[in-house]
Amino acid sequence: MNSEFSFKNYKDFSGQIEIESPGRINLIGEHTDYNNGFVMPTAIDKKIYFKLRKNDPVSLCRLYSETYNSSFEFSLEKIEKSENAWENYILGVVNEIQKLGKQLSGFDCVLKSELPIGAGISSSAALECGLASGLNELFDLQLSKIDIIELAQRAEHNFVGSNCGIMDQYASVMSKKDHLILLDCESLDAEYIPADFKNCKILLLNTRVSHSLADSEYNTRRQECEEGIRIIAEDNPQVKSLRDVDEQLLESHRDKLPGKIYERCSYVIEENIRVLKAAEAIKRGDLEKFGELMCASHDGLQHRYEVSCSELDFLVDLSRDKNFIHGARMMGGGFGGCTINLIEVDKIDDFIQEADKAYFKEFGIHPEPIIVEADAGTIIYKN
Ligand code: GAF
Repeated sequence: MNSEFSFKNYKDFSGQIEIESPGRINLIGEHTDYNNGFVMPTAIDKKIYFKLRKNDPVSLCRLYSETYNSSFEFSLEKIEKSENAWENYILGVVNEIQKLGKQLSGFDCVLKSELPIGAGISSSAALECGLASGLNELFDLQLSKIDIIELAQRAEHNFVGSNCGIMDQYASVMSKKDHLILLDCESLDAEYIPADFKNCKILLLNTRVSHSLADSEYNTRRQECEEGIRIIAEDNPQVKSLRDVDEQLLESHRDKLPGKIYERCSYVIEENIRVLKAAEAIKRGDLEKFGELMCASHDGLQHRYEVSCSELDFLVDLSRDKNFIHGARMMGGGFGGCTINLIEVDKIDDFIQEADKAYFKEFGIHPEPIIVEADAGTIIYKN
């Protein structure tokens, strides 16, 4: 670390630009984004905070994360993948900005995070989009919000190795306070729906597990869906994604589709229908129906898409028989992370205690309860 950059403290660093970059939740619509389908995420009031400023060395970039007491520096002339996971998000973003032919020069950046890593609330998208937004302002790169979203997604594909969809980056940048986004991942048309949960709140229970197969299985699911499309498109050349396949068309190809591939495709088609029904339900204030759809989503993810795990299933099962929890399911890519629960406010404390006791008894781990509000996307301050 260059001795001139000795900040070990977020508070004392004075940035020219400050960014608040939120994590996200997803109410319903899981593993549908990379299938050109529908999702219903929103940013949350838990964020990564950045301060950035230009520095003198022309191509030297220096970063420090207060949360992880970790720092690193690199030259803009030599961007290569790192062994260290969080560095790849940074390097990937810088690399994608350079690929667009945009001119950067050296910068210093300090950050701190409220987002637990591996909890499925998109600390990665918050990191990528926050840095991209900060550099956009600092160097006047003239990138639109959609440019930022898409370059952050490419950074994840090319530097981190996860072939993620667009949901997390979109939600982190584009959300509006107290609203859910009904996002069509094909057209990127978004409808903002008031997050009116009446006497309920959103409680996340972090399993605190993140099984190592998460990334490889994620990419495998994506390939399985692509294989389904390839088979269906053989005699239906208009089919480009699962968005173009309805239940009838899928059923007519059942014999040609290997069992697992059929299950994956069928789950995605059903989940898209559920998202649209959920949007109608929340608009008419029908939380019971909304919750039912969340539970059905979990069933599909557990049994047909097979991306859940025993820890997630345990917490969802615990929620299921409670009449004060309207819906519960795993959230995000799966194989760990959080469950999302739509729970009546006055029952939250008791349920957290019950879940803590039961989960600890079963797995020897205390789950982390996180109560979240639907919040705004990226916020930028210029000093
Ligand atoms: C992860 C991915 F990053 C998203 O794009 C999405 O596919 C999600 O898993 C599953 O819905 O968060």
